[in-house]
Amino acid sequence: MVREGTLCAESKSPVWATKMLIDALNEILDYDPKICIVIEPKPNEPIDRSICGTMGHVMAVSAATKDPSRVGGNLESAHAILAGLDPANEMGFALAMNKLWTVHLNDQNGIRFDQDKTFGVENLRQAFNQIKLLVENNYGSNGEYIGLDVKAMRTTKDADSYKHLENSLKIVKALEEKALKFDYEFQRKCAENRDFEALEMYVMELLMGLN
Ligand SMILES: [Mn+2]
Repeated sequence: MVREGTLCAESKSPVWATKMLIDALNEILDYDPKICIVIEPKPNEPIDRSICGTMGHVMAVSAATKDPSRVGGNLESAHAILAGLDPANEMGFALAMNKLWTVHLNDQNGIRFDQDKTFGVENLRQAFNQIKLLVENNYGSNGEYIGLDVKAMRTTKDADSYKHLENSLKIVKALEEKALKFDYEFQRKCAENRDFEALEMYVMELLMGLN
């Protein structure tokens, strides 16, 4: 159960809690030798702080288990934003370790409670960079799934209660089209000439449909 509130920080030891987490994962790995575990990091719950906040934590916890090959990560866009990190970079970090086994796309307005907003509605450029990264790395070709971890707004009418899913999918597909149009030759030239303003404007014009 997730509920609002706070915890007494001194009531638990983070060392004990981290070891408990690793023990629990080891028990699950023992219980079924075929099972794979995907950890979705998050820096805080509505109730308070957590102990496995980022993809870096996930990689470290995975390495500390008895079978790291069966423990990977699931990056949720909003959780990276809650940690003050860039979702695409968090995805890229896990991809570099061959451990981005699934993703939960959504959006989040800054560091506050977990909002699970429709993908891309708050941070369009960050959303584009997540899709661009997934496209560049042929994500899904090894059977990975892309999830949409989005929530209907509280005052939504029943008849419209799937719109946030439809809209998220629409935005994913639109950004996928933009990512496929991305001019890597132009990007290479800009980087070579250190003309980063031109590259920045190219990305903005691509997103605004001006080029
Ligand atoms: Mn999620």
